[in-house]
Amino acid sequence: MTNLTEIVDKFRIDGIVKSIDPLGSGLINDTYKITTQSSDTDDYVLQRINHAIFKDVDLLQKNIVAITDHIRKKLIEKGETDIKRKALQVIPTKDGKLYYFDGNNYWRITVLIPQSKTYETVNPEFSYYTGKAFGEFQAMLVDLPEPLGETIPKFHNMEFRLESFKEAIASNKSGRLEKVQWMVDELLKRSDEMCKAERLYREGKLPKRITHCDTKVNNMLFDENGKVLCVIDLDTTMPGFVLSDFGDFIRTAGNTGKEDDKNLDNVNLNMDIFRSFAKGYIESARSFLLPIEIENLPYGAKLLTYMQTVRFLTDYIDGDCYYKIQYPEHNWQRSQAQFKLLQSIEEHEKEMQNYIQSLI
Ligand code: GN1
Ligand code: MG
Repeated sequence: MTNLTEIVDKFRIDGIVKSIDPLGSGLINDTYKITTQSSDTDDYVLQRINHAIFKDVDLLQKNIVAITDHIRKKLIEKGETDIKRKALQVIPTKDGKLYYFDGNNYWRITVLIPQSKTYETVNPEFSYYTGKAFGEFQAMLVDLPEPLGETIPKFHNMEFRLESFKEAIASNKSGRLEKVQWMVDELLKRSDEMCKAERLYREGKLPKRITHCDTKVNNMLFDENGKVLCVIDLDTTMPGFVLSDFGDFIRTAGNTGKEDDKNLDNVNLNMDIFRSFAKGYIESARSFLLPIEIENLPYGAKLLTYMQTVRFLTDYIDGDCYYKIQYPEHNWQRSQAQFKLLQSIEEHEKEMQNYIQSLI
């Protein structure tokens, strides 16, 4: 068992540690809340970085500092006063490094944003604010001076995800293929359509910008009034398509059920969430978005839901090597719930497109 207190002691934190408890529901890293004894000192977030997935921890941490420093600078220029709750702050180790390696695991600490909340679902009003916040997040990063490296190469590249999917199918490590063949067929049938973004990029029509690439609703911190304070989980913030960020929010917040819902009848696209998020996002991102990016926002919702289905199913066929699971069939349950959402999104595609048209 790792002694977490010893790990925390390597970092330059203020105050005396009172407790260290598990925090959040991320599927990749392990996260803990560090509570300090006095209310005058900050509390902190400790994470064990999943090094099997984030292979270049140096790059990862440098990216995060570049992003958060830039955002902080932008907020100060705008006259923002609540900087502490709006920009993440990385705490270095006592020897000035951005993470600590204990010989086995990589650890990092950030300041816990005070009086903030995360949600697994939001109402349309919160969704509108979130849309606005995401447009602002992307807008602030438009002029990031140094280029960001890819912390996971080809992370949201659908062509690459399909290659991995096909490799998993070919080797069928878990012997589960037969059972899931019907879904494999359904997904492969859509593969050409789902690689459109990569094609548009190669043709020079769709740009890459700095995007978050994990805009799950639970990666946002809200204040008491439902306004987004800050976007967290910056591990995958890197060059990508804006429709990724738009799509991943709709995939999570726009689902009437859960990402891994056991009752597929619960899972459908919530058009109220779609509309309010789209309205907020377009209001704040309009100044820099190209028409082709705006037009493809509904496609983004479909693409990200498809990509997630492919990723969960790949992991299931591979024998659960990537995502944390709570029970043996978890990745299959996730695949089914995401596929159901994909079908619902497909049914609403025209309606989504009409709404986007009405906004521009
Ligand atoms: C992972 O770490 P977390 O739970 O925020 C994953 C995302 C997936 C998501 C599915 C690095 O995000 O890409 O969309 O699970 N992150 C990584 O819930 O693979
Ligand atoms: Mg997360």
